Amino acid sequence: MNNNDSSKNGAENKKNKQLNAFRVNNKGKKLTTNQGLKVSEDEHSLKAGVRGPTLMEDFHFREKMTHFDHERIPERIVHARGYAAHGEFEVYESMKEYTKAGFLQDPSVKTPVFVRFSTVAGSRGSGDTVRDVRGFATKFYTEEGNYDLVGNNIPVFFIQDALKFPDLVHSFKPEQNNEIPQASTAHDTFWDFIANNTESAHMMMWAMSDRAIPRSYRMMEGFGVHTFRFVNDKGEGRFIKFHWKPKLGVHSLVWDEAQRLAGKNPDFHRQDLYEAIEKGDYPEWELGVQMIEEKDEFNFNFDVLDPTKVWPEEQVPVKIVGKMTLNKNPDNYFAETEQVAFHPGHVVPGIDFTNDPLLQGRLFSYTDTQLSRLGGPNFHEIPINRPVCPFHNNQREGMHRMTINQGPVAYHKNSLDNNDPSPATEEEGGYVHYQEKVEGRKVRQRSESFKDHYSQAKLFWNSMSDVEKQHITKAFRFELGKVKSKSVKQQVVEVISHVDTALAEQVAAGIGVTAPEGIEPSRETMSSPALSQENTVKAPATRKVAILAEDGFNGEEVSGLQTALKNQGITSEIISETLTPISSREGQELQVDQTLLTSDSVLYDAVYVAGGADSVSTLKGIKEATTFVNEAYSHYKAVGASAEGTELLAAAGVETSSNAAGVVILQGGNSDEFIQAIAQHRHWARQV
Ligand code: HDE
Repeated sequence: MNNNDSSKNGAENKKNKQLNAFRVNNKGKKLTTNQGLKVSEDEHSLKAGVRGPTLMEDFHFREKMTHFDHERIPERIVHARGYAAHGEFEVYESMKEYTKAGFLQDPSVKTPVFVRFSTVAGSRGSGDTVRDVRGFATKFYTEEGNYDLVGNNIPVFFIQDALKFPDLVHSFKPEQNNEIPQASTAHDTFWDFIANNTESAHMMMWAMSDRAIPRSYRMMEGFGVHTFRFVNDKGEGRFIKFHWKPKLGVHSLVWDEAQRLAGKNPDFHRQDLYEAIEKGDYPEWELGVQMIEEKDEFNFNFDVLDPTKVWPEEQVPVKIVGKMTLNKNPDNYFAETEQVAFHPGHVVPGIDFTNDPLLQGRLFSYTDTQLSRLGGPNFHEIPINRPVCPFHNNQREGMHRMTINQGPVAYHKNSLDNNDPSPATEEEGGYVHYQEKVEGRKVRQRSESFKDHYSQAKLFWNSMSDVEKQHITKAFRFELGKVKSKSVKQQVVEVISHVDTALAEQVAAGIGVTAPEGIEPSRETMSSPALSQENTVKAPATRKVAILAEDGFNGEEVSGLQTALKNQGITSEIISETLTPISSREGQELQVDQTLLTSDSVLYDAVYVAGGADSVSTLKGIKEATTFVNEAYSHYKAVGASAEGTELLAAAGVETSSNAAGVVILQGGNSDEFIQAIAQHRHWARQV
């Protein structure tokens, strides 16, 4: 199904209907200028004679070129590279007891959403699979106005106070003297920041973990990070944290694969999302909330206002409250994905802020940044940013104003217009800020309760499986191995020593500095199993399998496998040396999807070597085929083959004994075990 046909998916959705008014289709239309004048010629500028100079009078040339000259806008200062999709959200049961937010009351209501995923550090043209935090920003187009949940795929942040954000960002962006490196934290200034701002210790552990190299946007969790507040219709408030839980589970790439992908397909994540939606494999997330009663604010060993802390799910359970489905790709990247403007301050009645000092600063930054990025104060009028409910106020004029406000009155209070538009009472839906009592002296200080930088870094470490711990250790060795300053490396190892001595020793050994002695690591012994990806959902749906085959392949076996995979929602592609259709040994032709030149094992979740003696022997003679299988194996992916295909596996250095993890030799065409192996995602028991 092509979901870009707006008459199909989401046609009933109010946002989609609103956008219809702005969608343009050129089919069967004549070429015109922006003034609507039909153009008779679009190849040659107007000249004085065929070899003469171009004339100033050529309004068509001037208009076309001027528009082109101004096609770019500044990219986002952070989260520049992103990709988005439309969808809808539904609540499972009324949340009335906790919040009066309209979109969280009625399970029969579907609220339109637009979600943008992003990397943080890289510029707009950088690779998708770099080691980085991923943005996960959701705009809910509710009947009470737009609500933006502007989160990340990691539940904590580097810093505790917004004043430090420009410093943090300057440290991880390319270094200012030479603009190197692009989209990477593996350089001196970032690690210098980490070493000298130890509140980052917890986030540092997450950033070095597999969470920072997701397999797909569809397989990431999302987190609101800050503590927000739910307020119900009785005016009662509760502290809350938001979670998005992907139905497909949380899965990651391996580091070597992530790096190769950055070259083989820098668009890997956006293409994955786009194709899944085009195919009808709509990604889904469940919305969860953790809630802490106000009376319990001080009953935890972390401060609920500290954005460098999680609320362990085992301590504060996540209540699953609804589901989001992404079911439509944007029609136009620039108009929608690039121009969408999120802001954590876009709230609806029933959702309020807390005094988290990071959140408080964000409430300023997001509107401010759109002024230069989107060129003025009217960016709310851009179609993707418009609420689906009416909006009226006395704000006027400014760059690119589209609304035509009628009448002479543009002020409050007035008598000439009957005092319209007039403020709404709380009962009429007017937003009333939660009446939190605040008092204090004006100080530039951090609360004592924010000063424990290491306990939760240790909690995270304690929660990791052995394999995840190895990955973190290697990630530190990689990142710090790229740092030139020995002093910075040494300082970072000291920070790590405050988390875990053994980790610090292993990192130190890998980067040529001495493991510090006498630093006492955090004594935290708690772990949170929910933080380990080992405990995630493991299912085969939407995985991608490469089937290597050449002339003479076993046709019956391949078509049987293709059907079995399809029945499990797995996509398979036939890969061969050329795009010329291949013939099975039974004499039937099969279309080839990719060649061994255009594809690569890193683009797939698993590989299968088709049977058929001629096919296997041809593949054995092609270097790219053995490399393909070898890489899939060394990236711990499921590897399958027919009995004949095992010859290629052996040539590729794959262990084929019956107990080799995730290596499946299909017996009698039964693919169940292979599908199980694909569902496992990775086979860490393999020694490579
Ligand atoms: Fe952002 N952030 N941020 N951020 N952020 C932006 O807004 C900022 C923070 C997040 O897809 C900018 O429109 C400050 C935390 C996402 O369009 C900017 C601070 C979290 C996106 C900005 C933070 C986020 C942004 C850049 C510290 C997770 C992309 C362009 C006080 C909860 C949204 C823009 C999209 C984007 C400022 C910290 C998430 C400059 C000052 C914590 C997902 O306004």
